[in-house]
Amino acid sequence: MNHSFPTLTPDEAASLIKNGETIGFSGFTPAGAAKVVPKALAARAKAEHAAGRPFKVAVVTGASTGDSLDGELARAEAISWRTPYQSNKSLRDSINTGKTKFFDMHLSHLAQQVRCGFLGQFDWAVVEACDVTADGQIVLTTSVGAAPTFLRSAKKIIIELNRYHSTKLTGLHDIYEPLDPPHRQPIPIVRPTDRIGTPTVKVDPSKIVGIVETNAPDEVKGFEPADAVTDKIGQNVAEFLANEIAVGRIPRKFLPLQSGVGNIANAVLGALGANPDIPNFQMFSEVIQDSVIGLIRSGKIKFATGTSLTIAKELLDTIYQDIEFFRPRLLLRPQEITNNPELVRRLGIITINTAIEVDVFGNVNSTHIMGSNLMNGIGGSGDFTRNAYISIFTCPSSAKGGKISTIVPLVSHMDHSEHSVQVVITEHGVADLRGKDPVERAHLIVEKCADPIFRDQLMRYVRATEHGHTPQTLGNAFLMHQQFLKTGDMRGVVWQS
Ligand code: 0RQ
Repeated sequence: MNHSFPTLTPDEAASLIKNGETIGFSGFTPAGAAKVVPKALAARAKAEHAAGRPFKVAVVTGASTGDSLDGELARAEAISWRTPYQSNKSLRDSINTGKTKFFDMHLSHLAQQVRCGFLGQFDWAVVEACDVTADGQIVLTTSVGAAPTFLRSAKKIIIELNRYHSTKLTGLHDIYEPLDPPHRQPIPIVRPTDRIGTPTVKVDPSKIVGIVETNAPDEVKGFEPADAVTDKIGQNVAEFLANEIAVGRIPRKFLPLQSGVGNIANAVLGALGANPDIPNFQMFSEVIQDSVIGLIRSGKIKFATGTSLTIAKELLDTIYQDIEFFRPRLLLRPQEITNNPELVRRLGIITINTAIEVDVFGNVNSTHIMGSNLMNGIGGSGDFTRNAYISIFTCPSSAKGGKISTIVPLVSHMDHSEHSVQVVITEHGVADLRGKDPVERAHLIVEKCADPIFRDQLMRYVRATEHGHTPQTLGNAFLMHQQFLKTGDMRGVVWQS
């Protein structure tokens, strides 16, 4: 550590930021997210509002962040617009009540759109680092996300130098930014382990306005213990993949995996780890979460690359203690690279993501409840699904105590179309949609995946229209949703003729 930049308190740093400015904060999930400056900025916004002055900023990050960033700023009503992803309850409420404008983006698109000016001028980059040198070399912490692009694109930089993170993280990052069209070259990664960039982000040191010293762990929450439903979904995924290898549709050596975030994804990885017919494998994913670390230790996962290490504090401490073991097995890259369509297609990634609802024809909604209310955002699910070797969506067959069927006639919001979705898996079974027409898809999805309570109802919907390529009945397509909004229950819908 050998820098000579001014040291600022969080309040001093926040006082430099003006109403109406645009900030690129580090963070991809709570991992590596800026923590103390956004919190101080929220306090400042509250004070400005109390004095009758407007104060809102535009907030751009890699993906979701911790409560000190999205939660504090949303509760202070300090966010004018936000992109590309979030998962914070306070911010979600602010978005769904129209107080914050939110633009839901594919995460692989963000960096180029920032560089090319699609999101306007960035005034600030506020980025967490574990080391910074006087000549402007920055070692990021537990995520890369879009931080390198924010650092290069923003007019001014504030660094949160977080001593909680070990400087032993040096060497865990591979920073590479492609040139923009028409100068783009092929991204020279042909194996998940390939390194193509540098371990630090190099910036013009004259842009660094100050350093805020901190010592705080990432605000990563632990997982719910797997339950019978998530366990069964995990087993169904593992058995499906083992069979694909057995019949020769997946190479015997297997292919790299991408797995989404959350409890289901955790259970899926656990089941893959426990299945003896699944060979040892590599991950080419976005988020590296807790379950991956155990599987690296056991040898089941040989190597994992992603854009964030979203690991609970106690487990992260054990990685820092054992960093020499993990350094050759873990690699963090910009989200523009981890989620890059060119690479996902080239490497033949098997993708596993979670749906909120799936319709009988295989369209998937990952983002909205009953068509209107945003949950989190599309995240990387579109980047991976659209370009996968095999794209899988998982979800429990019902939600809210069985009153909602996650299999519906028509999704109330569409993120992934039938053209990209190949396999749907619930706790009841696997609908393999490859090579199937819409009628065959509908039968498979209802028979294999729907909750038995909803099967007759859904099958009556599918059989009601016998003409056309896709048996959709427009007048009935949202009847299950409409009934839920009126009565709180999707069961017992009477289709109109
Ligand atoms: O509600 O929170 O009140 O209990 O939605 O649902 O089943 O716990 O699933 O936490 O894994 O989240 C799609 C949102 C799933 C997530 C989504 C209710 C349900 C519960 C959460 P409660 P679960 P998860 C990138 C990976 C998009 C981004 C992405 C997501 C809550 O996975 O944000 O894929 N995905 N990123 O009760 C009403 C329905 C419902 C419903 C569920 N049909 N109607 N409520 N819920 N279905 C790639 C990487 O590599 C990381």
